[in-house]
Amino acid sequence: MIFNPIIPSPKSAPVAGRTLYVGACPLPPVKISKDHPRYRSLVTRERMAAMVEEGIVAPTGLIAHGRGEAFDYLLGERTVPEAEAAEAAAAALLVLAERPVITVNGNTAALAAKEVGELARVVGAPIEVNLFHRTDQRMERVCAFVEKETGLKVLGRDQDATLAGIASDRARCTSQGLLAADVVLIPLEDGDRAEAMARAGKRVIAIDLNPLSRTALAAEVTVVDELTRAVPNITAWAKRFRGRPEEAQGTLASFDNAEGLRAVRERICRGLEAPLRQ
Ligand code: PTJ
Repeated sequence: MIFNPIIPSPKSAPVAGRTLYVGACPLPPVKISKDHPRYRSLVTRERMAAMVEEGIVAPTGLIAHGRGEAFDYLLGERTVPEAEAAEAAAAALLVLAERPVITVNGNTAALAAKEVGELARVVGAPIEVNLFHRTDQRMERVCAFVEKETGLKVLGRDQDATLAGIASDRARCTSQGLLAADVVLIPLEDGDRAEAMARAGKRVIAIDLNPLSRTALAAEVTVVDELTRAVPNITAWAKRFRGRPEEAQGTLASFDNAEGLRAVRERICRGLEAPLRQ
């Protein structure tokens, strides 16, 4: 018996011991025309949904993606100047770091594994897979997927350490990677872990389209930009700063995260009011 919890029908009511949940909506693939004004967004949604089927993205990762889309919409779906400044500062921190680490979860893997691999190579940072919804099977799947996409060996399968201050499974990390890192890049991270990393003395770089999130507020550098734009931009800045430590230090010294976040929030408010003024 197949039970659909979203659209229950008398025929598919759960029966004790015999009911199997097979997913809410097994729809056929849609065709999206290239001239559709929201082509990119629609294709990305389809990809994310397919990645849920593959076990790479958690089902709730789709909700997180939708939240990100909403903020991106409000920012005009472009890299705003405050994000560009944060991307430069992020690259500077990574280039100046002694032990940088880049963490990857299911959403990041699905959206930008190759781009993260390129950044990891440029700044010499290991990638560590860290999952919010963790099972051994999903960890293996995401690690294998990122390794295939990047050609790099990743950390995460053998989590032998914990981050202080988190009670759940989400405290798990590796002693070689995250625990020993001085600088961590955490794309699309949850607030508890971001705060725990900051408390542990890590210099935290977040990529998060929500300028109000606890992650955005906990980070030393917060990149309020869509992941697939942010990562290549950080890589481009990192290539520039390699071999130019003074320039990287200058960029970092003149960066003000609180001011950047304030300016982004103001930009969102202005954007919301603009159509009303016309
Ligand atoms: O794969 P798992 O199990 O590790 O789970 C990953 C998710 C993302 C589900 C998990 O970490 C989570 O629940 O995250 P949060 O707390 O919802 O935070 C995700 C943040 O990323 C939100 O503030 C979103 O606005 C933001 N976000 C979502 N998509 C993007 C994004 N920021 C930048 N680019 C995006 N594409």
